[in-house]
Amino acid sequence: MRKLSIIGMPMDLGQMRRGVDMGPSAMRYAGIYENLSTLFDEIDDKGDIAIGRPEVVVDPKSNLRNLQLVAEKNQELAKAVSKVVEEGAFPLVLGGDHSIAIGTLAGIAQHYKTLGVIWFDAHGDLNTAETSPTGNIHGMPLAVNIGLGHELLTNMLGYSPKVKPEHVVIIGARSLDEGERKLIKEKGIKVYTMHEVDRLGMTKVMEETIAYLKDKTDGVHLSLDLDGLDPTDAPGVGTPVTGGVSYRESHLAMEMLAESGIITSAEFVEVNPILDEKNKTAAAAVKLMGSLFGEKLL
Ligand code: 6HN
Ligand code: MN
Ligand code: MN
Ligand code: MN
Repeated sequence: MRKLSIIGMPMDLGQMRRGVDMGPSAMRYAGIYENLSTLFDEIDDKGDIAIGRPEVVVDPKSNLRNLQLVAEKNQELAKAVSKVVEEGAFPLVLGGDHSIAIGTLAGIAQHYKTLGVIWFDAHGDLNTAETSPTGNIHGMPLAVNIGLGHELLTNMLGYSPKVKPEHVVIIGARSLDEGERKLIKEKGIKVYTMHEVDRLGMTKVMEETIAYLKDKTDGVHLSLDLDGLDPTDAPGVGTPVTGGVSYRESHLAMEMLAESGIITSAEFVEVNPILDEKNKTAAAAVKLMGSLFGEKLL
């Protein structure tokens, strides 16, 4: 029995542009159920984690915007995600800004010995309070998940790190901050920037990624930030960067992941319907889910 469990995480406290909290609604509206119902025996939508509408607060000591609430709400998400894994269903989390990957991975990683992560993103999300140019936690979740950052975040559910740097692959990067570049080199994180995507082609990038992760991991989480796509295909994101992965390349990537069978959990983040053009970005996300879960063109 193949069961999908969906959790919405309408989090917008990890960055400064409101609207990304409507991402889960926008993706549901774009037809998640209709698009995925034939690919699963059962779909269980668990609804959204309640976030509330607090004022934005910067912690004066640590330069982390909304630290307490981001930590608290991600802990709720972590517990909900963990339960889904225990139920034997495939966890699909709908963001929300990318800070939600802190909760998602906290919930998932404890169920694996060596979890791999594919981080599909224009950014590295490898900042810490010290290196962040913005103080926005959505620029930090990958650092947190490899054990770097504020303890309230890194130690979520009482363990750290969630993943090892050598089990991470970043795809689509084209906007990396100084501190992030340093960390990538220091930790030996595998990165396919847009340069490699152009040069090798998405086929090769995915073949290599799958080969790299397949034997040394017992599960792989896909964290897909819609800003990894080119803004012409996914305009509804808070931090767009030109020169991204095309709509077709992104589908090819998902189709190859489906064929490989390595993906055991996923999240789709940073969809902001207020910045979008007629829900185009949410629709792209839903179509990508279809490809990821094995939808065939013929
Ligand atoms: N995202 N590197 C920038 C920062 O503020 O740390 C941008 C982060 C964007 C994060 O898109 O998930
Ligand atoms: Mn991101
Ligand atoms: Mn991004
Ligand atoms: Mn497709």
